[in-house]
Amino acid sequence: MITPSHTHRNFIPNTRGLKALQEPDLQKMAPYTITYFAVRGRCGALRIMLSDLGQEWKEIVVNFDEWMKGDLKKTCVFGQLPKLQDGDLVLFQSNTFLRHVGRKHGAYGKNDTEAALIDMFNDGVEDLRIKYLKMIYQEYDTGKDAYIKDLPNHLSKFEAVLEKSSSGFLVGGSISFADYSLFEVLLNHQVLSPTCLDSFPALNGFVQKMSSRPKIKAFLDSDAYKKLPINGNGKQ
Ligand code: 6SG
Repeated sequence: MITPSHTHRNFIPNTRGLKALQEPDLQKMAPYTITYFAVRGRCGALRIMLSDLGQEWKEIVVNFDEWMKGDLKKTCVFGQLPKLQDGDLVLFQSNTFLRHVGRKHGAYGKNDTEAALIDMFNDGVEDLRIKYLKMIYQEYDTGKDAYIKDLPNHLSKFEAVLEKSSSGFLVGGSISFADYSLFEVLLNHQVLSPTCLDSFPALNGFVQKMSSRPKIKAFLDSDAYKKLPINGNGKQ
């Protein structure tokens, strides 16, 4: 079953009355639709980003049985989820979503130089994310300890970048999609190893600062976020 979708109203109190919840308005208010399994997974950073940017979105939650039937899979460009719809535009690949939303809402730097650096840092986060997912899905029992032991070698690279940043963001003077991606990966790592940022003051400060942005804080405090497991196999 594909469970009925719901819309994140971005926690803005509904002052327009019930009419605002009716379908035609909903369409206007929620141009984005995320289709994915009931996990944070590869949409964690996107959801945090949309929240922070004040964007609303709809979720279509796909369960395993439905996915295994293969009908939806056949329609996915790479045979995988997540999928992001923005009006008529249908996208796959989670980092493409971050770039698309970043481009549309001013979170992709102020010029080509900044955009290139943002791409670079996001690719660096992606490398860490892939290592993390490999450990989670393929070698949690045998590889978790070694992964945690090696983690400072990866975190120190981002620490060095943020240490030098006067804005507190990875690139330039304002937030970009790479910041949301790094932030979300760090949150997941703090669940894996609660002390992993203790020797990284800049990363710790970054996580504090990102967590206390009002719209991010509201989202992280919401059931919509809290009820979803980080990963699809229950490991974290
Ligand atoms: C899995 O790998 O959730 N997509 C995944 N799996 C299903 O048939 N490069 C792209 C991107 O960045 C990677 C996409 C990604 O967007 S994400 C996918 O589509 C397939 O390949 C991680 C995730 N896993 C949970 C999950 C649901 C169904 C299969 C995997 C729940 C867990 C195991 C079974 C049911 Fe499960």
